[in-house]
Amino acid sequence: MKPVSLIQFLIEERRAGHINAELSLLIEVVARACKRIGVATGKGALGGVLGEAGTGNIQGEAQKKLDVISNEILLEANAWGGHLAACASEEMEDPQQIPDGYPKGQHLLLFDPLDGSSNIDVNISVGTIFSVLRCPDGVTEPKAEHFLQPGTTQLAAGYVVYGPSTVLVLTFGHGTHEFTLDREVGSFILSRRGIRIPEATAEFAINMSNQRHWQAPMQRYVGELLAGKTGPRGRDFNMRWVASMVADVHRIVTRGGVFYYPLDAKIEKQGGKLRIMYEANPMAFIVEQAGGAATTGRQRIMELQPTGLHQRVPVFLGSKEEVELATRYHLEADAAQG
Ligand code: AFP
Repeated sequence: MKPVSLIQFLIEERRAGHINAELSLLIEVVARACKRIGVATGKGALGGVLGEAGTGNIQGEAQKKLDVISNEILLEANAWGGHLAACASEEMEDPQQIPDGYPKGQHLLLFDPLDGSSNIDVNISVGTIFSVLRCPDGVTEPKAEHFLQPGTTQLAAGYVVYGPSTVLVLTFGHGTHEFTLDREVGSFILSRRGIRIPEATAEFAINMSNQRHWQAPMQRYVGELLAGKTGPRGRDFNMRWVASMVADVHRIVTRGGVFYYPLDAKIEKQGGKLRIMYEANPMAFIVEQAGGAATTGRQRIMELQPTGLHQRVPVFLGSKEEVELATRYHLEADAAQG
């Protein structure tokens, strides 16, 4: 089979009427920026890019040098591309306007420039997550409120994992597809078209150290997974937790599984750990387009009306059967409490 490059695939999607020329070029710009981020992360200690930047972000987190570098690479690449009205990032409190003198486009781009950055210094896979929305008509200086659109309005979503290989996973709402970077040629090549996540799984991912803080339905659900053959599920389950959402989700997109970051007593006030606009929504779109499911434990993530650029939500995603069961346990408990 002749290899299909990302550029060829984007042309096919345009011919199929799934995307327009501007969105296609925007994805090319984001993919090229991610190749540069991949080079920077790959340098590790030799590139002087490990460790703290000495600055903090809007989330109150200490920024890693590579958080700042990745953010700048994406901002710079998208400033002159001409496909954006504005962009927003995990690392910036407010949206970034396109500098005057540069052409503006019809799209809004949101990104987590380097997800899992607490894993960088220990050489574990990290990634970039992005989501594309349409800029509301007539808006020339988009503000945060113009980004607050439900996940169902996403035009595109994707992530890049910087691991043993560099892999881009992408959806435009017509299936989920994977591209692997051919480092010799420098091009992303289609490696899996129309990915399907198995509906059933025996593999779950959750930070078990938070167990005592979980709500009762989550205690019940995970308790049954751990009881395995000896419990009501009648079969054993295995656990994985990379603490880089992009790596945990890529494992699920590759071989199935389920990922949970539920609400717990420690994070109740902030509404969750993961951010809806540039983590939960893009991952939900990718997983749903691959036949999986994505909820907050109570409702479909992509139907949520976002209330803030850095809003946090509980995340249940992956193989349908498990996400639906965990969600049913929460809804039943809520109904029992009346
Ligand atoms: P960082 O980007 O600060 O490393 O956070 C990673 C993350 O947002 C997500 O990628 C992980 O799934 C989750 O946090 C890990 O959370 P724990 O630190 O509680 O394991």
